[in-house]
Amino acid sequence: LNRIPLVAGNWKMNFDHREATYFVQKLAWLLRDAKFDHKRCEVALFPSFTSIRSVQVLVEADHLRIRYGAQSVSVTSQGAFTGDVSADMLAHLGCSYVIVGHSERRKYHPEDDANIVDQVRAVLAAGMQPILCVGESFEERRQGIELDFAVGQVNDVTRDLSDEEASKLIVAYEPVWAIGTGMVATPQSAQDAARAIRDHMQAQFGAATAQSVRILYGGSVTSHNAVQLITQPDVDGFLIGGASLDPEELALIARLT
Ligand code: G2H
Repeated sequence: LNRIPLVAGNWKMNFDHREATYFVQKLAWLLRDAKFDHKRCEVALFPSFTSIRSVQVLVEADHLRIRYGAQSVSVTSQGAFTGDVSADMLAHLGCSYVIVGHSERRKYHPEDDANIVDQVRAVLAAGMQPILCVGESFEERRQGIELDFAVGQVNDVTRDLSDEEASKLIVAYEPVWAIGTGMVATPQSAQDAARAIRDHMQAQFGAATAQSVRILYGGSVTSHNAVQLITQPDVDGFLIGGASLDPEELALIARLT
């Protein structure tokens, strides 16, 4: 397998730029101290827009191998869109990734399927990689349709993508009932969802693309459950919320991944 695991810390609306700077210094120190091998596993941080520049300055000054990205992006490239941030603006800050379609964005903002496809396109056009978030709510799981639901959300995006675009996609399977609740999916159900998503990619784009696309698990990941999840063959890393706010915990998860 040539999929390098990705440990992504989604800070959500936490940390101003001073706190972000302190965090990155501490995380870099912890990883260096542990002789962390960045070739074996990627670590990426997702600060608020207002903290990205501070992270960039530190990463460049200290030649850190920590990557970073944004939590969302505008679908338009420039103009009269008050409050929006374009993909090019993020790319010029050195962002590698952008989270797209997180359930909190789908819930609190008008981010429907069409908007999410356009965000994915905007991220790809700017030379970054989208991390597309999908996952069922408790109701769909109760009905036993969780795999169809998650794959359907992936398909809503991938049906409009070319092979080349699809090969740059990262998918995060985040069951909504597991987000910030402490209720983590079982390793088997994380694997089942990741496998179903990979099977869908294979059916649409072929084996080479399906085998190269990274599929993350997200939802109440901690250092206590990371090992069992990452040993699943189709789980290629994590999108981590709460636990990513503690540099020691994030460094530990990265070492365990
Ligand atoms: C899911 C996850 C990060 P948490 O939103 O994307 O958050 O780890 O707090 O459940």
